[in-house]
Amino acid sequence: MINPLHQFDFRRSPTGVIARCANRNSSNSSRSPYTCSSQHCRAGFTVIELLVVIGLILLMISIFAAVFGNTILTARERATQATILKIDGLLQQRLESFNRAVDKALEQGTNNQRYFRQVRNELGIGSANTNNYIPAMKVLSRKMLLKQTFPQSFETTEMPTNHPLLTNPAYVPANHKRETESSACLYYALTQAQVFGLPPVSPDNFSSNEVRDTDGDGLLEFIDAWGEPLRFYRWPTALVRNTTSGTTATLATASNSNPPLTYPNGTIDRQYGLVLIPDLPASTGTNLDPLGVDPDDGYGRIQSMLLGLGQSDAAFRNNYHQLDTFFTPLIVSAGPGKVLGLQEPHTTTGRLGLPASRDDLLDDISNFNNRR
Ligand SMILES: [Ca+2]
Ligand SMILES: [Ca+2]
Repeated sequence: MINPLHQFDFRRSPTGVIARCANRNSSNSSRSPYTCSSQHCRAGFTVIELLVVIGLILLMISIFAAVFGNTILTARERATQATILKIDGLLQQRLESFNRAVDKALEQGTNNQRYFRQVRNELGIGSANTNNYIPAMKVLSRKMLLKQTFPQSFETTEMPTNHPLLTNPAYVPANHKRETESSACLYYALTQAQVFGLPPVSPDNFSSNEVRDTDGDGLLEFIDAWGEPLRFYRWPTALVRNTTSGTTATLATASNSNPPLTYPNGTIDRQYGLVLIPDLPASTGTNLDPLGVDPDDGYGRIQSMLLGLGQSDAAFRNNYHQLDTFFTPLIVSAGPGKVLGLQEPHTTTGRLGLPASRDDLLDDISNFNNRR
């Protein structure tokens, strides 16, 4: 006879697990009071209960993983922003020093002829008479000096083969990866070069999380919090004038009576530039878009000079950038996705900041879009 009181006998084991026994037999009295015969007991939970519990655990794990993952991402983004802003601050100091010194030198005319000769050589107009274009030659001299002070790649149009970076005994060209070039150049310009009287900053200003030799070529470069080299674009004009590759442009003809209002290298397009530079000058709705003005050359003097000399703008684009186009120096991290979305600074057209993929561009961190 089964004792009805034993039909459902709930007991709690020392571990807290409830054992639910049915038809508990008195002959099992020698067993532990907390164990049941498999014949008669169904220990623990039903399958459905277990699935529910497992589901809840998985849900909690996924929630914690998402929260924790976002925390790491935000910390890395913040660290990258801090590094870029620090570099940008030092760069701006040097640009101000550069501008003061170059203004003075060009005003006094001390080195004008030497500068002019170099500029003429770069443009392939070495023997041309440029006396009628002194303002344009001064603008070009400024660009040439800026390029020499802040190169962005190891290309021969950017730096001479006897540049201290390239002749550094520690440099191992066989290990060199080109995506590190602009960052290595910027690190050199800030920490090892004098900029028109402004001394270099101490490398101690940067931690091992901000500076590394990622390609093992013996040259240090600035890195982001994902360990990827930052990129530096001195004149990212193709970022805003990107409807052509920058290689098929032709100058406005001499018969064009209003060349500053033409865009010989393609139309202005803000969609990519605004991702990296949210404060791009807005269109005024007039004929002349502010992005169609070179900050160094508000009057379009270079184009006028090239027209006057019957010169193509090809050499200008090869050595400098797109004619009559807004630019501002850009420091970029490829972001969490580690894909830049811009052509590299060392490529012929990419040094102008030509967009490659808007999707890859969206998570990039720049010296402008991290001020939100
Ligand atoms: Ca390196
Ligand atoms: Ca990216």
